[in-house]
Amino acid sequence: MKKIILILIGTVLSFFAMADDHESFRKNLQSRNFFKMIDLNKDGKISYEEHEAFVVMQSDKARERFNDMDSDSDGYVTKEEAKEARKTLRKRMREFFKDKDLRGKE
Ligand SMILES: [Ca+2]
Ligand SMILES: [Ca+2]
Repeated sequence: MKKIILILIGTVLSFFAMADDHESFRKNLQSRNFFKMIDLNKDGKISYEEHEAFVVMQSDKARERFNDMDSDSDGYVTKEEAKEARKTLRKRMREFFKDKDLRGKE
């Protein structure tokens, strides 16, 4: 269960990290259009390479998020580090969603 929570925190943090990096990603996240996020060449289809690039990007971001959570870099996330990560996530979510209405948009 703890593992699932940590993975979930990492995944959510990854989305926010990508949102910080890419304005188009942010717009697509706001519109919940994951297809457009993955369709990098915008030809209306997702190729295997685009899918793979997305998976690799997720993996790289997951590693970055894990490293962010592992504040003493010992290779493990302790309860205290996870607690700090949750605090950071809540803060970032509040900042990200502040003044944004993500409901009902295409
Ligand atoms: Ca494509
Ligand atoms: Ca640690």
